[in-house]
Amino acid sequence: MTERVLSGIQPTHDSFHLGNYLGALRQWVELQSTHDTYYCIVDLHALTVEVDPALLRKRILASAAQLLAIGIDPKKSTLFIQSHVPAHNQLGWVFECITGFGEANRMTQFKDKSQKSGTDRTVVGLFTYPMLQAADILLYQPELVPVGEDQRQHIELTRDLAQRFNSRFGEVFTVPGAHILKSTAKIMDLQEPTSKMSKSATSLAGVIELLDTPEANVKKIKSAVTDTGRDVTFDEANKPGISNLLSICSAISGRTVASIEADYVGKGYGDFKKDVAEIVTETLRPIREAALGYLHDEQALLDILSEGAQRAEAVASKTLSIVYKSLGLLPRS
Ligand code: ATP
Ligand code: LTN
Repeated sequence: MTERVLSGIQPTHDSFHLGNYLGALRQWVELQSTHDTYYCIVDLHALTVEVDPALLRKRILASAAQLLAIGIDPKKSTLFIQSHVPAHNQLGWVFECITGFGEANRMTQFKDKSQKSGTDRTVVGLFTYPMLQAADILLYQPELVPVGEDQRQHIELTRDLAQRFNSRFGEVFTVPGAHILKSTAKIMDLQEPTSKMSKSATSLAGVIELLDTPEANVKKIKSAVTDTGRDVTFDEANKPGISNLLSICSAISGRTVASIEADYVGKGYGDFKKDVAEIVTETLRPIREAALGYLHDEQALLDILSEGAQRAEAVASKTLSIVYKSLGLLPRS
């Protein structure tokens, strides 16, 4: 049988960025031809940050448009919105009841994000976020979850919860594995190449956005922080800036880092950055244009998402009813 894949992305910003694209989304597209793929816009997870309703609505639609633009094909993949399938919340609660408080407290994403905003501004939903994520995944019984490196711990928790449920209540869940491509698992911020490129970075100067204009992205790449020295060589510890640009260039061109290095022997950072800017913007230009095109027809987007939700719901509700039965909950007669 074809193996199943599930992944999700938060609609928390106006645009996805190059880290999202190379770290996760490009794998989403590739897996469509070999796997039975489910992709979810996790709008409920986006409620863990401050909500501006008009903006959230816009960002959910922009997320769908960008996913279609990068090549997610609704004929091959089930593309849907998390809040359209209530089983996610229902199974999320079950997982909250089998997760230890200490265990949840060890999640580094929670620790980092709550530390940044302080206890008073940290919502409980941020704490229970990984249990909802486990539900997103396990409802669909996938073998693989394509994500970036920062999600490894959440996928580990998901595996633990699946195994725990199975051993206590009977074999219900497939235990999934993270699908993380080493070379692009962590794309760094262009201005701060020791931090990951992130939608919630304080400044977007080092974040290459899919929906940004090619001119803006060229400017960001040309002003990327580089390191002392002038050789274009990969050395993550001493040359994080150049190494990050090499990883980006290699991921997009499909060439090895060594062969790219060879091209720049005797040349400087300036030539290299110019070429990186070109290859990145030429890759993103058609994606941006296609996304803007999809955004012109909101109803068509809603129709695709509605059909996706219908297909997702059929799988999710089946899993949920097996879960409830295994727990001893009575079916409504
Ligand atoms: P935030 O940083 O605000 O939490 P994000 O930019 O990490 O948001 P998510 O929606 O959390 O975006 O992530 C979507 C997917 O992109 C996840 O699979 C995540 O692992 C991956 N990803 C995010 N940033 C990077 C990055 N810099 N490099 C590689 N993969 C990344
Ligand atoms: N926490 C994830 C988003 C996410 C997700 C998922 C990823 C929510 N549910 C299910 C994979 C599978 C993140 O990228 N920050």
